[in-house]
Amino acid sequence: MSARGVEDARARGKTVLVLHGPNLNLLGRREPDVYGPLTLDQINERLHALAAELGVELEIFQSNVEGELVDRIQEAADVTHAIVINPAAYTHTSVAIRDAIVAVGLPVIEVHLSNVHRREEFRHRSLISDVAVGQITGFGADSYLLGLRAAVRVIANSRSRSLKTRRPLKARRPA
Ligand code: CA2
Repeated sequence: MSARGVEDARARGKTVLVLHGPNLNLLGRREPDVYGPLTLDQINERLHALAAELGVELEIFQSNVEGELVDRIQEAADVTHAIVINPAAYTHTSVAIRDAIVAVGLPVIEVHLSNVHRREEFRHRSLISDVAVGQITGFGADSYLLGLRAAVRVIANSRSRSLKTRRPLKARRPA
């Protein structure tokens, strides 16, 4: 196993939640030149295949309703280790989704199919990116797969709760 594989193995069995925002249920049926040819189901299949390869549990949820996305983020607090989210249009408008992300304190990876920075000015501003670990934008469906890999890396590199609550090394050394 590669060094990276060994590192990622620390995330095995952990859970990642993927959230898709409004209108992404239309993928593959409209605007394929902007958002690519794959349907949401096809993207989800690819995500499940990668999650199995990386050994993480995956939950996926799509909604056109802002409050439902907020509910799902809140519900993730104690059962999920990281969130990959394409907030779609809510990226540019939703204080509610931003506040929910801050409230649960989970690591969040923001993803976009299109490169939002090459599009209209109003898409350049994200209310999510400064409360996310990072943003992946412009790689089509691969943005989600890269986002899942990033989430696994973040989980693998985060110190577990039990480690966090241990006394500092210095205090445990004999006098
Ligand atoms: O590029 C992305 O992933 C976006 O998050 C997609 C959002 C857009 O508002 C963001 O600025 C960038 C739009 C999602 C709409 O999805 C559609 C899919 C097929 C047909 C029409 C819309």
